[in-house]
Amino acid sequence: MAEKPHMNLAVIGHIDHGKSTLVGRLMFETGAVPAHLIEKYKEEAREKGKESFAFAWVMDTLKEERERGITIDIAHKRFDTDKYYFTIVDCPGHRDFVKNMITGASQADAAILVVAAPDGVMDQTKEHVFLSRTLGINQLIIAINKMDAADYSEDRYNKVKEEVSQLLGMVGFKASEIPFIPTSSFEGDNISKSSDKTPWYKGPSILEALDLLTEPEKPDKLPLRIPVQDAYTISGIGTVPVGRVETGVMKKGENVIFMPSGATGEVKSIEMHHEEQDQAVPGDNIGWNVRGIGKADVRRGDVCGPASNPPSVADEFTGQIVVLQHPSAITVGYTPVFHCHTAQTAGTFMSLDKKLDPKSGEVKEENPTYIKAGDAAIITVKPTRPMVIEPIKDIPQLGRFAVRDMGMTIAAGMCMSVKQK
Ligand SMILES: Nc1nc2c(ncn2[C@@H]2O[C@H](COP(=O)(O)OP(=O)(O)OP(=O)(O)O)[C@@H](O)[C@H]2O)c(=O)[nH]1
Ligand SMILES: [Mg+2]
Repeated sequence: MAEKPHMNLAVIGHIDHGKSTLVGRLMFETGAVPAHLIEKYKEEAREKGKESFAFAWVMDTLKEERERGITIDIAHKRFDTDKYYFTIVDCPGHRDFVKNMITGASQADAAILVVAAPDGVMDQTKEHVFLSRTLGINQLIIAINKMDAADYSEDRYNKVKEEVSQLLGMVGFKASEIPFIPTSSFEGDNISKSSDKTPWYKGPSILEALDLLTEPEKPDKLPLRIPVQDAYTISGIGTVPVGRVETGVMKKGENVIFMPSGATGEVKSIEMHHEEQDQAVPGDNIGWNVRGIGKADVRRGDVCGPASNPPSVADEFTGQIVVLQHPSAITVGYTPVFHCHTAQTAGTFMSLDKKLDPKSGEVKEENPTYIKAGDAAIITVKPTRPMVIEPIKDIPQLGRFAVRDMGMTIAAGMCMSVKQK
């Protein structure tokens, strides 16, 4: 039987708005997680005084996550609908873990944005939407969650829908084409089927909306690029890097190279969801083993590509950025962290080349002395250590980045050109 098309789906939104609970509930209602496991979580969670987190525990498996009742690192789970099979990436909402959310969002084709109806748009709702857009996610589903805590009120739903629509419009999403679904992940309303508690709502449930997503185009004609998310040592196999194929195709037996380390070898095995594959295509989340590659040769942020066409390592690159927030002004010498695919590398602003009108892209000033929140600019950056980045026109999937400092997202942007090492 032909495999269903694959999609990576990030679940994003402000802390505590119910992302993990929504994923847990969805998996429970569709049979991906058996009822007895939820019962077991309920019991264990009750003992810890955290009974309401039983569904979240499907995704929150770390001890610290369960004790604190928050998601810390991203978790992946396979999940099937009639049309697709999804890898769901549950992201943390806590502002200290936005860097993990960025890794998750950088792997996604689409996202569910969870907004709690009683709260509406909050800080990380804004930050996650902004980041998702700049990281290339262009399909969204909005869950207006915790409707049970808002009396299933249509007025409240409309109010939050309006607020979220404004936010989406600001970063260039078309709110009119996006489903806004009133949900209670806690009670199970409009998750896998429509709820009689929201008779005023005529749209799809979350499950139905997932099947309405359009299949992402596979950039399989571009050169192979797989950013490494992690590397494991597995007995009997050896070092197994894991990550998502962004572009190109990798076949067993092919010679590949990891950059910036430059380690090369032949692909011995490729595995996805515990099954052996002969090849991997864009969107596949895989683990793979390369002859002669040890744990020291590969780490998070490296990129695997064909030995004949290695990923480009920047000595310097130029980028076009939009500044989201900064307490004062950004000048030459500023050295925040650049998050690009799975890499997180400090980089110095070597020059501010042009200030642009953020709406039209028109040049407003050559070599400005500073830039500040709301400005768009062309800048030249020197990474403090070797880092893979590609011009957006060549490999868009590896050309987007976020700029972070002081626990905040300062800016987001795209790479215009690379001066190779
Ligand atoms: N009343 C109500 N509570 C909910 C709902 N969904 C989630 N909650 C509760 O909200 C709390 C947080 O839920 P989580 O699913 O952990 O929230 P999260 O968005 O994953 O949080 P982080 O991952 O830490 O950002 C838990 O106590 C849930 O039971 C809902 O639909 N209604
Ligand atoms: Mg969570």
